[in-house]
Amino acid sequence: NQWGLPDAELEASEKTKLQPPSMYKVVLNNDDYTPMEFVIEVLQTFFAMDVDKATQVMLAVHYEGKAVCGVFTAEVAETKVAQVMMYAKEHGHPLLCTMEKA
Ligand code: TYC
Repeated sequence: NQWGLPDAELEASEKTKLQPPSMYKVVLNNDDYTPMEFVIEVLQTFFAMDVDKATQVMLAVHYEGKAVCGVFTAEVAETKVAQVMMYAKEHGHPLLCTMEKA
């Protein structure tokens, strides 16, 4: 099993909530107004992407409507969404960042 425990101990481990955390995709959504360069900056700043990776993800959003920026625990995903939305608002761009269960 996933815990490396004898099967006899499995029920007890699950009762004590030894469960992996739920994971959430953080998604960037396309719009017609946010500059491409700004989206690249966001991906580098908040998702630790280099400029080539950030450009690839930005273009995936632009041509496909949305793309996943990363997969995180709930608390980290919520923080990323809030940081991106605040940064976009501060700069007057309508960029939309959302999260969904992975
Ligand atoms: N579609 C935007 C443009 O043409 C660029 C863009 C890319 C906007 C990704 C948002 O999440 C986004 N300027």
